[in-house]
Amino acid sequence: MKALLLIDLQNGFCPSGNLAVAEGDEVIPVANRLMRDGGYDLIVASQDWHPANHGSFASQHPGKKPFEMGTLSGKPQMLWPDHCVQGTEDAALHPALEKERIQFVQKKGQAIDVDSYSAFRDNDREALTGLDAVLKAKGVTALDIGGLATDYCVKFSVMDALDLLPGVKIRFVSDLSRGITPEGVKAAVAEMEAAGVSAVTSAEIIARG
Ligand code: VGL
Ligand code: ZN
Repeated sequence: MKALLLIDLQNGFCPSGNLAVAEGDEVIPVANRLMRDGGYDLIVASQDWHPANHGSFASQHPGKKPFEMGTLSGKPQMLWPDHCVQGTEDAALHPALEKERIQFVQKKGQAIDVDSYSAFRDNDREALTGLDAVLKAKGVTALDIGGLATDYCVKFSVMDALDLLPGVKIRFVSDLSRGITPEGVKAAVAEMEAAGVSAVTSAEIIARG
């Protein structure tokens, strides 16, 4: 049972979005091609879905600017521009994404006092989203993961998948992913590799499975 997990393919992380990732929109046709020709039995996605007063927003921390460090519930927290606010265009999945092929969408980041980069678990590692149970119930044995952004939500999702889905073969789909900073991407790729995750391209998946 082979599954694909698309991370946060939302307007907010594409070039005109509130937390724009350079070339973020270039992964949308890659996602569509993989959904069509990647041979997957199950396709799921995550969606960053914050209340307007989310504690990861710099706007909620007087005197702080986006991309500065702050604290949230006593822990260090990167402060972001307001992004992916529930029900807004910024939070919507990209309009060119073939959403009818996605069987399940896991929303995350709703609790104001904790951020949730991973599609599986809040950053404090206390609350699970429930996506692991969905994948286990379907009998998933292999999971390919990619999307936005490589250095945050993709990496955290990959690392949690290793932890929460023992025995499942996890791969990082490189051309399905873009990151916030080049240094961040380098470090994230190194961390995933060190954890034994192989990187694969969409062309390799389509050619060889
Ligand atoms: C993300 C920062 C804040 C992501 C989400 O999708 O990578 N990054 N919220
Ligand atoms: Zn977010």
